[in-house]
Amino acid sequence: MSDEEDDIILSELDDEELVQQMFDDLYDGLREEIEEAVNILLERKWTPYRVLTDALVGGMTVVGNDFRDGVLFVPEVLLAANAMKGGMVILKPLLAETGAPQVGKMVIGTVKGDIHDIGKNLVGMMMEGAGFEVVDLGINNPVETYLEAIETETPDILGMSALLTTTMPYMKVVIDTLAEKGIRDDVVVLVGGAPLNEEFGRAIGADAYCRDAAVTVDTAKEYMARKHNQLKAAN
Ligand code: B1M
Repeated sequence: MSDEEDDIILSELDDEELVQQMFDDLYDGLREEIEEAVNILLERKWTPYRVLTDALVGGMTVVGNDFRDGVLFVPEVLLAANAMKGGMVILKPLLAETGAPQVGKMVIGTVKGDIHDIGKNLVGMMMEGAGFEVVDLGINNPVETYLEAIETETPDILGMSALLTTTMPYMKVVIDTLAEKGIRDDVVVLVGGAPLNEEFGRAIGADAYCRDAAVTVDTAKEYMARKHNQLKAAN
């Protein structure tokens, strides 16, 4: 931490300055500062939803954009996501009480035979940062686990991750099983992982291949906007 940052007393900043400082602190991955600032805003009678959207999601959008543009790299994004988590831990129970609208819900897991989870975790954190509820199934998931989670969690989006050329074909097993069970159209299927590409995503019948966490957030938001427009048109 720089001397200048040492001198900043968060509680002495006005709301606008404090939010700007939170953007900087998220960017720098400063979890304790974020937790303190979240508590200050709550004491100033900000609603938990406003703290989430204006301060945390706003700050993570800056991080997400710089990650997408190659300005920030994985370690920095993980630190920022960790700082964001600190704020989320405080806000989560309050949000549940006040019934803040969720952007959408995602179930995500790494496929059977594959134990890589760093990328998946990053995607999950960025999605939470963007206001999605995320149910993380962890690693090495057989099709049955995905099916069960779709039934119990009724997510808008199913995310699958694979890092091995030997495990990526398993994504097709999951999608084909969803089709066999007649529930393929109940969820938007997004897939990602280093060895995948657009063509593979299309070939296995996914709705989209997501190159990275930022693209996943953008793609998920697009699908949710479409879903809301369809619901509006139907009513
Ligand atoms: Co593994 N491994 N590994 N490994 N490992 C790779 C993938 C490999 C490319 C390394 C290499 O040989 N150059 C290679 C695969 C080769 C291939 O398939 N052709 C490989 C191998 C071979 C193996 C083992 C078989 C090694 C062995 O035991 N002989 C073994 C497999 C175990 C298994 O899974 N059954 C293995 C084990 C491991 C470790 C346990 C040591 C460790 C994993 C630790 C962990 O995840 N907790 C590991 C690691 C760290 C890697 C590398 C070095 C890094 C992966 C990573 O975390 N990247 C990797 C080499 C590489 O990729 N350069 C490698 C950072 C992460 C942020 O990026 O995961 O790509 P990534 O995620 C991105 C995007 O892909 C996307 O967004 C993320 C963020 O931007 N994304 C999604 C990912 N999932 C998404 C899901 C979505 C959307 C986007 O859903 C909607």
